[in-house]
Amino acid sequence: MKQYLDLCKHVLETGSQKGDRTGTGTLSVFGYQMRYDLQKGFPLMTTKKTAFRLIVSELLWFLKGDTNVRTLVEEKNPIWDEWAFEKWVNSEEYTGPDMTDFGRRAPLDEEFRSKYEVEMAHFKKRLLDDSSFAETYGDLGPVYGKQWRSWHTGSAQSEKQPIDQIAQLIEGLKNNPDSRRHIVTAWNPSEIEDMALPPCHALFQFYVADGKLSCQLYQRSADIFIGVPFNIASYALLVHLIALETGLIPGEFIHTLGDAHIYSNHINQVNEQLTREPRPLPTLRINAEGKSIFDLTTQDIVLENYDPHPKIKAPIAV
Ligand code: DHF
Ligand code: TMP
Repeated sequence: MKQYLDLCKHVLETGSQKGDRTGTGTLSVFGYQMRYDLQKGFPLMTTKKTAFRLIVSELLWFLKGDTNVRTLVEEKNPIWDEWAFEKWVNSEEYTGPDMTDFGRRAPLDEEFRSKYEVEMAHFKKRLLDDSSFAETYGDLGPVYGKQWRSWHTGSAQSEKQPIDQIAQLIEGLKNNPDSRRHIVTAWNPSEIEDMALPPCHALFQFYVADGKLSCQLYQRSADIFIGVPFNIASYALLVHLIALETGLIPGEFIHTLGDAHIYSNHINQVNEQLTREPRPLPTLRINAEGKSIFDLTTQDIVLENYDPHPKIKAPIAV
């Protein structure tokens, strides 16, 4: 994953110091592109251990059109917890201890952190135990799953069906592979304000040539240390799944970044990662056996020969 390490170096060397919504501060560049040839192995970080299981469960959750973190909590996938929790603690109904700015305070203040951990554990238990609570406070709004599988047309003729962009993508690739219109967008301006977080991986295009299927993603905002390793692996997996569904061979994943940033509290971690030598990439095995990609479970997707350097911990900016 030399491509990724080059990105890290480029931002450390040329990035501008820039404030951001979370108050953390970043080093940032605008506009960057990486290419991953999926025939050369599966692009999961080898210079730090990255939880592939979480990437699979998130992508299958998107593909099922789900936007409720309850499903992820059931699968012991914590990656969207903070954004649901934020909606809960800012609601009228919440009466527990003050959780203002929990993401920034928890790593700094030990006393606050233990209160936060108690509240978060309560919240997750209640999502599992109480369906009506989960329906309201587990839902992130019309995020990826909703836009991918049931984009609301907002048409005056209310009989107009929501648009299943993934089904249309697959049909288009099968029937008209040369088309230059194989696009899926999660960026729906009329619904941004209802989302827990506006889409970071905002728009992607598929492309077929020489029997190979490629995908380019436009990611408007990229947390290089935490988000980007997940995003690369997630889209690489998406290409493999769509290839399976359309009878094509995985080609390239092209990753185009808008605001590509390293948070100020990730600099040491990035430098640590840069001292490590990349190892051979793992390979992917999918046991689909006549299943549609919408019916796959996490057990159907297996990574082989993954031998990474150890995990590197870092706080996430909420
Ligand atoms: N906000 C920010 N500031 N950065 C993000 O990357 C981000 N990603 C989101 C939602 N909001 C975000 C969704 N994706 C983790 C990874 C991906 C993700 C959210 C969280 C994460 O916490 N990764 C950790 C630990 C994973 C584990 O438990 O092993 C990591 O070190 O990779
Ligand atoms: P923003 O909405 O202010 O841009 O904040 C979103 C942050 O989350 C930003 O640091 C980018 C990061 N992010 C990723 O890098 N990848 C992702 O998939 C998601 C959801 C977020």
